[in-house]
Amino acid sequence: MSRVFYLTTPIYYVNDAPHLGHAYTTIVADAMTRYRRLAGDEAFFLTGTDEHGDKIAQAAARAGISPQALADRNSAAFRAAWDALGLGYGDYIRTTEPRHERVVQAILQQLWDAGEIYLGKYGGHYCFGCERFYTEKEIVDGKCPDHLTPLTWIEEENYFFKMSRYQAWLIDTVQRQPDLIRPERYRNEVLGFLRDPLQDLSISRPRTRLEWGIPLPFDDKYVTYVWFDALINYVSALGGPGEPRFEKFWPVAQHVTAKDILKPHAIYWPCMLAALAKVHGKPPEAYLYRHLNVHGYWTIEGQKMSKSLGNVFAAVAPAEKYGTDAYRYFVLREMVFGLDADFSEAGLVGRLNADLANDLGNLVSRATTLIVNLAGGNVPALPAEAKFHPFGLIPDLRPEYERALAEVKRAMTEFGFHRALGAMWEFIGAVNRFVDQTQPWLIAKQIGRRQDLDAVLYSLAESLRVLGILLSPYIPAAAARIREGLSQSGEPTLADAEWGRLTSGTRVQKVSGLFPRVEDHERRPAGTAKPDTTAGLISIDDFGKIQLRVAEVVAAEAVPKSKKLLKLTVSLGSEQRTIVAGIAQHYAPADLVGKKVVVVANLEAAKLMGIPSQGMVLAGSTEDDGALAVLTLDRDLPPGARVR
Ligand code: ME8
Repeated sequence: MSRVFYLTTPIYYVNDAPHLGHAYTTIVADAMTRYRRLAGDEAFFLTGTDEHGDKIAQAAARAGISPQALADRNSAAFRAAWDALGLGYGDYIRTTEPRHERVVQAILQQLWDAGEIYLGKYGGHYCFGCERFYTEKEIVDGKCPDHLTPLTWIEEENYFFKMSRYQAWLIDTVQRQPDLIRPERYRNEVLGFLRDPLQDLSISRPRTRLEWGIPLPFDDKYVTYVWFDALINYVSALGGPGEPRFEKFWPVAQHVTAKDILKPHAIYWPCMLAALAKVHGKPPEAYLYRHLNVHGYWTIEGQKMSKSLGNVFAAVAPAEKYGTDAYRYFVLREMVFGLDADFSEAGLVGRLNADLANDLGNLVSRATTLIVNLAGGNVPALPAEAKFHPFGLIPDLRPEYERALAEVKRAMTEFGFHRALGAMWEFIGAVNRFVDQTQPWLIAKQIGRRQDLDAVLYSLAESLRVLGILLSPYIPAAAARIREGLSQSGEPTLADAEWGRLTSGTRVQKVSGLFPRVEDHERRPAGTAKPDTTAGLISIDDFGKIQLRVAEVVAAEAVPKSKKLLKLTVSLGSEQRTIVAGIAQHYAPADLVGKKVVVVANLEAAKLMGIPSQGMVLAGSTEDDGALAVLTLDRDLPPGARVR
């Protein structure tokens, strides 16, 4: 029985150009939807643009065009970016479309009629960038915590949604449905917000201040406030309550957003949906979405992505340079869903070369070449008496694969893209080791081992076939090339990714250059000369592997029969270690006791003059070691403190 699956991305503001952050969320939605389709679901995702509000009106005024013209142009830019990246949204909603405005107005009218909305007075600190009021608690030094710009005090009559009355219900619901908001850290954050009393939500702006919005159906001197307009896109795209598409897809709705808009999605939206359900005579959870999936933020080379820093990556730029699959793979693999991650070109190229070119690309080229060269390009039959054994000549890849498949399925139910890809790469590693170990080119030369050769080649072909299916949601173009190389036509399905389904006689062609390596010089912007110290440079990540710590010397003694070595006992706070150091010609043991020095704490243990040494003391010296000084601290720090 086919299930249905409906996922939404945020609708992006049209005052900005599509960048890496927007691309990530949309790639996530695309990969998840492709996966669900592979699993047999009727799946689609919705994306679109958020086009009303002060922000857009102000950007249009700056550009000297009408808000609608600005929205048209920039909404098209988002759409073009997703098309260029091959992201297959099933629907694209714009909040200026009549189909959306109609549903927003219908919902507002119903909530007004039911007494869920009232006219009240509101004064507050407003941020034009965020289009929201901030509470005293949220303000940082009188400024917006997000934009760090001064807030404006605004007092006016506005319409309010009685959100406060849903607080107890919401707390109870979030507690009863542990996977409603996930990962867990965001659920906890939401429960934290809900420990303070929930205010009613201002949902309108007077038209005297803001024209660019949807008029309230019961008072056209006001337009809706951005969140009440924006959040409703998720249901207006389905036609709204009562429409067949709504009835079909809304019960399984899932959202994906970054952590920046957790509060509107985890608090305002469930309360709005509860009120709507009530108006329709249903229990408050009747319209609640299934999951809110929240991811972290991308930084660029360790810094916040921002226009003022000039480090904003256009959404499609990495794909233009390195290919869409490499881009997708990098972002899906690199970001632990829920946590922040860092984007760097060096990081992307590193993974492209290591994981895609080396591990996967080489495997595909090696395996297809072997089948072509040793079996004439036909998948041999799996010999009935093929003896697979974990310690035998021909290891059985099936259990390795089944482990990976199970982990992919588990991980994908909770947006664990990094885990799913990690599991697949474990399998790819196992298949590469399988080739090294079995050496089919040698088996082919040995008399009487035809069946062994067939078993090896069948295993390789089958590994590629299942990879061609399983990788398709993440790196669709490469996966399609693998399937083509194995004459697999038609849409891949997860049901087909069962080990052993490959039929003998299937034609195999060589597939090479799946992911060409990117050499260092290709990465540098054109015109920059290669610095001749490149070979000696290490990245900050490499440096991060070295654990330096403050250590206090608690005892020191000469090492018998050695002129150079001293045996030191040092304290790292929580533990003591023995370190043998070559400094005896410069320090008497007694001079060192009580000193705080710096040690490499994660050095492999070594034996010096028979004494195990667990680390290294840092010292500076002249070229000939004629002068030497142990590094000590300029100011006191406790033993164990990190040095970086
Ligand atoms: O908030 N890292 O639109 P928006 C990861 N219109 N993702 C990022 C990111 C980053 N550095 N920067 C942006 C809005 N994003 C509202 C939403 S929904 C009813 C209305 C992504 O254009 C991420 O998905 O500011 C984030 O939630 C979204 O862009 C915000 O997009």
